[in-house]
This record gives sequence, C-alpha cells and structure tokens, in this order.
Amino acid sequence: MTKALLALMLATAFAGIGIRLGSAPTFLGRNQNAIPIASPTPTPAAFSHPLVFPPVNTNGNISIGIDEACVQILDGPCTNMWTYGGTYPGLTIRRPTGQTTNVTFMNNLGAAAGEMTVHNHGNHSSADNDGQPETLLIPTGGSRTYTYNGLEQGANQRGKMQFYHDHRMDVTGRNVWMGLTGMYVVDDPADPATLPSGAFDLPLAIADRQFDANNQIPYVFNPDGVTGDKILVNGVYQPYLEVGDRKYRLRILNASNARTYFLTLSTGDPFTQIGTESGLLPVPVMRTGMRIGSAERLDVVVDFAGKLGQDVYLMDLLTGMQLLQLRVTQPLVDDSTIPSTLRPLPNIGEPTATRNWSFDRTAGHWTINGLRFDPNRTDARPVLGTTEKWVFTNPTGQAHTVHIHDVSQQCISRNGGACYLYETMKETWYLAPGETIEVKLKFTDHTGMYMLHCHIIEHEDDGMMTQFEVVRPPPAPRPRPTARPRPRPQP
Ligand SMILES: [Cu+2]
Repeated sequence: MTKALLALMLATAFAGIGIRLGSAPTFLGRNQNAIPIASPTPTPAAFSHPLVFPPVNTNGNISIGIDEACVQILDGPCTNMWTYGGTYPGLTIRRPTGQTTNVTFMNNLGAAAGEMTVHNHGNHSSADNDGQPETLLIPTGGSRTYTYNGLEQGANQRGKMQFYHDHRMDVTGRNVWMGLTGMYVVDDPADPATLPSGAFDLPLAIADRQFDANNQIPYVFNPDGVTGDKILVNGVYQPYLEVGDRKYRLRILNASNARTYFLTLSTGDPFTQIGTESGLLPVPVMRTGMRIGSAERLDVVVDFAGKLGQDVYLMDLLTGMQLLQLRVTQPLVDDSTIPSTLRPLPNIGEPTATRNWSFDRTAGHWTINGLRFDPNRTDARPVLGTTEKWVFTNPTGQAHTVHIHDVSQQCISRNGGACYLYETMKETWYLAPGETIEVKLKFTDHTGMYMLHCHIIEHEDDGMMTQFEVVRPPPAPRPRPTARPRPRPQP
C-alpha cells in the first residue's frame, strides 16, 4: 500500500461528509516537513470560527503600513505579528490588468526588524520595483513606492493571483513568518467572463505556524525549513465557510515558509484546475489531489451542486488535517460555466541558449550550482528579447520549489518526459529529489537584476539563491564602408 493511499484511508475514515468532529484528527505525515502534533496552546474548537478575508483595496495609489499588530488567531491571547496594514494576511490588492498601480510601503517596525523590501511575486516588474534583497530597501521609519505598470510585451499582463511578501536578504524567512504576506489579484477582461466571480471567487492563503504557550510565534531559524503544527486559512485556524450549492472559484496560495500540502476534498470529488500562478491554463484539468509547494498557486473551481445540507472539507493528505469546512447551506442558482478552452499560451519562440541550474547541497548549505547567494556575483546575463532554455536539477534529498523572478516560464519537459497537464506555464516549480525540469522563458521589457531561488524560504536564506541580469543586446557591428573606386588622374 502506498503511503498516500494509507493517508487517504485514514483521512477519509475520520472526515466523512456531514460529520462534524469535536476536534480535528491529526496524523503525523511522512513528508519531510511534518513534525509531531503537540499543542500546549488554547485551540479553538474545530470549525468554530468563520473564514475571513483580508480587506481589499482596488485603487491605483495604495499606501500600506508595515505595522506591528496583535492579531487574534487562536482563543486566548492575540498573536504579535508584523503585518501589511494590520491584518494577517495583509491587505489584498485587486487591480485590473494594464493599469498602473503605485504601492507605497511605510516601514513602521522597530529598528531591530531592520530594513524591508517587498517583492510582488509573479508580477512582471521592472528590476528597481522587484524588491531587491540588498538594495533599494525601505529604511526603518521610511517609505518606498513600488510602481507596477500592468503590462507585458506591449500587452496587458495576464489575469492571475500574485502575492506580495518581504524579500530581505538572510531574514526573509523571519519576516514572512512574522506575517509579511498579502495577496494581489490581477483581473483580466480577456479571461472568460463565465467563470465564478464576485462573491463566488475566493482567495485562500494557506500557511502553518507554531504557537507557544502564550499564542506567540517566535521564529527559530532551521535551514531545512520552519514549520508549525497549526495550519491556517486566511489567518484562521480550522475555519468554516457557508456556501451555496453551486460552483466556486478558489484561488489557493501556499503562503507557508516551507510546508508542502496535498489538497483533496473529503467527498473525493475532483477540483477543476483552471489556472496556475501564471494565469489560466489552455484547458481545464480535473484533479482529485493536488500537491502545492511553498509559493505555488492553484486556481480551481469546486462544484457543490447536489451537496445541500452537507459539510465538505478541504483536506491536507500529508498531515491528514481538515483545513477548511465548507457548509453547503444555501440553495443558489448557478449561472457560471467553465469553458472547455481557457487561454492559449503566449508564443515566446524557441530557445537560443541553454543554462543549467543544480539545486545543490554543498558543504552543509543549500546552494545553486554549488554556490551560496552573493549579491556581488551575477551568474547569468541573458539578453533582452531573447528566449532561453533553463534546466533545473535536484540532486539533493529534499524537495525545492524553484522560483524565477521577472517573467513566467513555459514547461518543456519533466524528467525527460511530458510535463504535467497543469504546469504549462508557471513561475514556481516543484522539484522533488532526483527530478529534472526544463523550461523556456523570454526576457521582455526590462533590463536589470532579478532573483532565482528556492522558495522554501529557509533554503533561500541559507544560500539557495542567485541572481541574473537581463542585459541589452550588444550593438550590431557597423557595416564596413564599401570600397569606392579611386579617382583616376585626368590625363
Ligand atoms: Cu529548497
């Protein structure tokens, strides 16, 4: 029997539809990130708190304070966090594509937190607005405005769910753990209008935390990844949501520092995956289980038709935990449909150069091609306007999530064979031990420095990051002047 099947049987045995459990079943998963479940802290009764959504701002000019706030997560004392605007997750930015957005962040944290930098993950930002880890920082007591023009190669950026988070060199793990994460939805009129929208379009950030006896979340760096035994959805532990008997679009972000999930529905029903972190897929893909590594996104539709009166659980198979209870309480008319074709991939041409990136373990540290991050070293200088093939390998015993800044990438092959149907275009790739993935990417619009790293954030902070600089093409050689006949002396 496979481990996954065993976990599935255990999970479904405790998570039958319509059964509300007094407390969540907890199983020690076999994944490398799992830790024993021991909870000295007051814990809300399972599914006693409603799912909440962070405030949404749709304006072209947005100001966000990087503020300390005490956030009510568990019962008992509130949890001191570092936040974008006072909530966890932070303020959700929701903007139409093709429109310029200016976001000003004010660093109101104490001096001990240090300078901050904000990366709009998945956005096609100019280098200066990409949240550089060691330059263009937001000083304590100061502010910085990031400008996103919403364009890519002369057209609108594709609709998708991005997210923004801290990216400061060496301490990104601490800063994200303390709460510096927010969602960022780009709406695109070129996407099918019949997909579930409005109140039926729900962004969900899943993230784990370890709480102490006072409900605080002290961060203890562990280069193998920092995890916790409480899995939160939009900052709530085991929330419930009342839904209607119709289709819903769930935009799922793994906002955890390190933990991987394997998501299922307690009913065994499939998700219809319509998109990735880089926008809609060419065609929808039905999936009964979905692995999601740190920083990956899954854009899915779930249909609750015929489930009126039932409770459906969003499950994590790796821990056996129920993450979210969906109570199907309202009869609703469903006018949404999922078209059989969604969005074709953009044509980015064929690669003219190949680069190899090995996500390594070297001298006790996480490295790329054997080297730890050094802001004074640049490992690639691709030329603006060209397409390259990048090959990622993982010779280590741990999984990595490979994240490339600047532009999305299209999958060429996985392990020498076909790519999964649901990973046509992405910017964060799950690379299990021993795996190889080939992608192609075209460097458009912006020159300058961009990051390439593992998004298991402690791997990144330990050194599994490098940078590449998109450069202008070399000037074309000047045409040689054609030799002209010498004037002949007149007789
Ligand atoms: Cu890694």
